[in-house]
Amino acid sequence: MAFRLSDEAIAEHNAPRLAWVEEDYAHLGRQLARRGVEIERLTERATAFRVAVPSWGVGTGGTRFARFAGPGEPRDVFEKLEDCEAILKLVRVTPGISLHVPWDEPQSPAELLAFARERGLFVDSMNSNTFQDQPGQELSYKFGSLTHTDEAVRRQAVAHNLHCLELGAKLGARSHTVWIGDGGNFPGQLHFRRALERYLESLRAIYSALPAGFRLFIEHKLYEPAFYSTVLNDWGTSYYCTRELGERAFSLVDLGHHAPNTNIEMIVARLIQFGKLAGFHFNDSKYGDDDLDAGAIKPFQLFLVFNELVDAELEGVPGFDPSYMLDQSHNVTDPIESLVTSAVELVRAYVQAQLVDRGALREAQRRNDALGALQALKQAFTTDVSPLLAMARRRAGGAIDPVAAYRASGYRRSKAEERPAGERRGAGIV
Ligand code: LRH
Ligand code: MN
Repeated sequence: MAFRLSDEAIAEHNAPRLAWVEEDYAHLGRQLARRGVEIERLTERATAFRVAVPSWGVGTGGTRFARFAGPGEPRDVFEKLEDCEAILKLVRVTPGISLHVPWDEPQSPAELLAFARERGLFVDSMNSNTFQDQPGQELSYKFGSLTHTDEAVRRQAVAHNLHCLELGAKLGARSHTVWIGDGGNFPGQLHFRRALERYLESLRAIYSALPAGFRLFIEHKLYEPAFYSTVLNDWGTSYYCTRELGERAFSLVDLGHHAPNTNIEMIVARLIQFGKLAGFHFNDSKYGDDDLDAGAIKPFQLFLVFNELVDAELEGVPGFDPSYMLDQSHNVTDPIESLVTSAVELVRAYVQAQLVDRGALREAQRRNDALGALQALKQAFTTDVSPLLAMARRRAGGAIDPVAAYRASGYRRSKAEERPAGERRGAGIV
């Protein structure tokens, strides 16, 4: 029998921690009450928060130089979902899973769906892959896929996306995410305008095949794997394309896909205002698309992104329905510990953004009181909401201290026994 994290084990781990969480929660409640904030309202918001886990994030990631596999690596999509269930048990805000095709291609979609449902999981977004050549593939994507100069290659790439849409519909997914690495490494290699026209032509074919209720997410990226020009390189080009495609096309913001020091929270505000924000691939980075743990490097930027999202949520911006997903590569940590911690950091940024005194902020903006405005944000960002986050997890049946509970559970040790090293069944960057 495969080892599974139990609610009882988590409750047992919580027991000696209950007293101090209650005490710290009550203290925070009094602090917030002085600010006219009702802590229970925020705890409800924290409990209701949702972020999807990437199936490709539960195995150890690597770089072009090397990948150092850890113990108990998931060997196929079913074992990836086992690990996603463990994450859900610990933090209770991650029932949604993003799948990647063909890395997660199931023999039986019905069997995979039943396996997921039995573990409280559902398929959120599907991700196509025309940035690698698969065994037996007829035409190579070396020089591009949806924007390749050869119409036959574009047709092959579109066909793959249509297959993903069909599979996604069978798995109950709600959106289809398209990221392509198409671009050039040298000046002159690509005709910039023609390449974008080919991109749109291919996307129109995919858009026209969207199953009912599906949204299409297109993901821009500044560079990598192309190192001179990328066809869908920035949010502006993405926005233009979503307008061209139609009302079910939206721009997905992967935090790592921008030049260093880009004001990403402002891009978020723009896409919200233009009604074209798909949602996010949350992660963090110091230099390039490092895919590090969300909130690990630039927690204030993450807070400022959520400040824009909560501002729109509280204002009731029409059509505002962003999809939150993690997209990370865990090269030196236990992927489950990183994903659990990243989920906690997202809820933290969301709750802190709920703490912003928007009346004071508006007033400071009206009176051009720059420091007053910053202070309104910093007061929220510097509020330690950890007791509230722990209480929300505990009330939902999760762990007060998720990483400690995970380590005490022996989950990884059990998986190392169940999943002999080196017996990989699936492909992919994990
Ligand atoms: C590209 C990307 C994309 C995924 C891949 C795993 O950098 O962010 O979202 O398909 O990572
Ligand atoms: Mn991404």
